[in-house]
Amino acid sequence: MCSAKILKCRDYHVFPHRLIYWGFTSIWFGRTDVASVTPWLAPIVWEGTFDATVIDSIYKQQNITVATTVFALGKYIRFLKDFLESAEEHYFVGFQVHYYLFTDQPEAIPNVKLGQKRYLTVKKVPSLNRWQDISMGRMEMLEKLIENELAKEADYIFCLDVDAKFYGRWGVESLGRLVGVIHPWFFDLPRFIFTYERRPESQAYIPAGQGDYYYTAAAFGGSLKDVHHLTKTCREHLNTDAANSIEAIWHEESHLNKYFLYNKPSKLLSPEYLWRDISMGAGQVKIVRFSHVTKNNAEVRPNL
Ligand code: UD2
Repeated sequence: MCSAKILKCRDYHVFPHRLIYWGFTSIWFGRTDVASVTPWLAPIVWEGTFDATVIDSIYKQQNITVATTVFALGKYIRFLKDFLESAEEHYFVGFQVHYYLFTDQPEAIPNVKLGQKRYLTVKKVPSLNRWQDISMGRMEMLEKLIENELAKEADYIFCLDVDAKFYGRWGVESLGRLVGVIHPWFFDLPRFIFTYERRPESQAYIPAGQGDYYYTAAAFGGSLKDVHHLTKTCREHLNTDAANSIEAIWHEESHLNKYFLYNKPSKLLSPEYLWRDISMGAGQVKIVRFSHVTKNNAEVRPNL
């Protein structure tokens, strides 16, 4: 008989640096308090499910570039400094990152010192009168960016909200063909509570009883090919909805959830990869890596 307690002690003596937190949370045991694999056998990344040193050394040999898109229009430009500075501290540190910043105010971009092999390209775009249109419009701009510019420039892409900050490592453990992030509000709630679009008239419709997880649109990514297909499909569905005078309940996030239902992500990131500063801690979340800052929506958005 091999008791877990004995294994824990043995592990602790031989590899104390690999023992993460109390109990059985080590890379030898994985996590026992959360699911770390989906029903379709995609990994769900939580602290304690990977060894940063091992996974870094694998990707170091591949000379990868991670394109990272961020939109800062109107008053959201104020979030950019913290976003970039914290990314330089925690996001794919030691790897090539190319930020693509979409903004209506290139002159207001803060001067943030980027590390070696880290680049920033600015795309000037017009602002819009509705925050919902800014948020939804990202899908089309991402689709075109990948199509027109990224083919030879990057291997992976992540698309991130700007009103957020990095607090801990976000590294190559997050890479995959198609990557979704579990929304921090819904990770421990039953499916019937998920705020999917429920009107059959919308292209984002998900019938009751269907759906796997509720994903955030504040962070998603993957290979260029897969994210291109995602953004193109969501853009087409958004256009169809607009032509039919319907707007999904949570805008492009509703369409993203529909997409992920029929195109399962090959990797999921736990809410460690998108928390909310305003939320209380949760026992399962041992580290907050990226988190939405608290903002006054009425003050920063162009409309209510
Ligand atoms: C949720 C989603 C967000 C998006 C939105 C759509 C989460 C955590 N976030 O956030 O990704 O799906 O719902 O309903 O689930 N932006 C500007 N200027 C503006 C308004 C928006 O640049 O005036 C950009 C900016 O990059 C921002 C993003 O659009 O991060 C999303 O807008 P939001 O953060 O205000 O949306 P929110 O908090 O409702």
